[in-house]
Amino acid sequence: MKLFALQFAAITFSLKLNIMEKKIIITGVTGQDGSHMADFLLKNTEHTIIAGVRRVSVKNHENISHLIDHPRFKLIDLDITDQANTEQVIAEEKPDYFINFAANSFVGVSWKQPVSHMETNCMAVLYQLEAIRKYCPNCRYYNAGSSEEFGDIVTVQQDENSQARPRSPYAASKCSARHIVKVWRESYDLYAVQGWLFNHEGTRRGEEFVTRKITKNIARIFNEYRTGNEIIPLQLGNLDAGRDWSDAEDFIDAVWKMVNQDEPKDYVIASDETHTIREFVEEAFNFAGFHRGECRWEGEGLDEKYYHGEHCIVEINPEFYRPAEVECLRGDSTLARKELDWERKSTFLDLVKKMVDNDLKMFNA
Ligand code: F7E
Repeated sequence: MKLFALQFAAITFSLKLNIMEKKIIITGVTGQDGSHMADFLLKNTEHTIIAGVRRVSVKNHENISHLIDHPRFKLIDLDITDQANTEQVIAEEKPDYFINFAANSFVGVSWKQPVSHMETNCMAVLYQLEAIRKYCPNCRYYNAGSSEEFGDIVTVQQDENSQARPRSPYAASKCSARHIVKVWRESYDLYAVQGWLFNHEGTRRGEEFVTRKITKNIARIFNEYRTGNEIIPLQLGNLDAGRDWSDAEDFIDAVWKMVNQDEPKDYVIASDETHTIREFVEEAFNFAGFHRGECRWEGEGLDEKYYHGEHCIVEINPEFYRPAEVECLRGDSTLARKELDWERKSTFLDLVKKMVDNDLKMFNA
């Protein structure tokens, strides 16, 4: 009788584990958001992460090197622009969740490579949803949307009801993907959602994005001062665009909550504040010890420069201007805060300081 009770308890326990342990495919896991998502899930759940990565000749595993030997982290080959490969992976793994962070996410480059932006950011979503519909219709799906979709804004703040007014091939690809998610959700009763994540940055951000470009170059300039070498100014484009910036780590649990609601729904995730590139530059230099009182802007337009004493530390390079600009973004995350019970932890200044401190430390290590 005792043995029977023990066996029964063991079966119940393993059944429970089966129920609790899920398979989650994450794409874009070598990037900022995917790697933070993997960290978050390995820390807070019992689920297994299947990390889909594209085969490249030089591995870019910097953001996931600490996860490679984790027993619940498995790397697989997945090229999201290859429909056959996507279908085969989804049919084989039959995931419980599919979190799509992979993207061609360089807005400025998207004018030069519009087709690859469309294939990666839009067609890939279609391949994924079609495969999910066929092989695992209960899978919960998330696609990374973007505040760039609001583009040519008409309201001070942008929420879930704001119009799609894209200004770049990148934004057009994200708008198309948004419609695909909605149509597949409504037509096939899939749990498929997308989040409009406003700009989110951090120490895993690539240097192609303005925030990391600024903080990495500040570390270089700091070092040039320290070693008495020639100061090479940081080159930037439009300083007066406004962005709604947050710490990327603050957005991860919002995404997880989004795929775990009773009903699928899309949400805006944002700080609800706007800061210009110019403000980011000033605050970042200030944290690095180039205090605002010792710095000044001189000149106008393409001739504008930022000086620390007699040294020019920032200059404008027209190469970094875009053919069409999103001038100002400010999210309204009221719905996410109310329905997902989500709250960001870091302020704009916390984020700038964290990035500057990290890059000063890395450069001078
Ligand atoms: O540009 C201006 C530039 O490239 C921000 C991506 O994650 O967020 C990101 O898109 C602003 C723009 O990000 C330089 O003109 C000035 O106004 O850092 P960014 P983004 O275009 O806002 C959204 C939410 C996404 O979804 C995207 O994937 O900064 N800017 N000077 C510059 N930008 C860059 N990259 N480099 C410059 O030198």
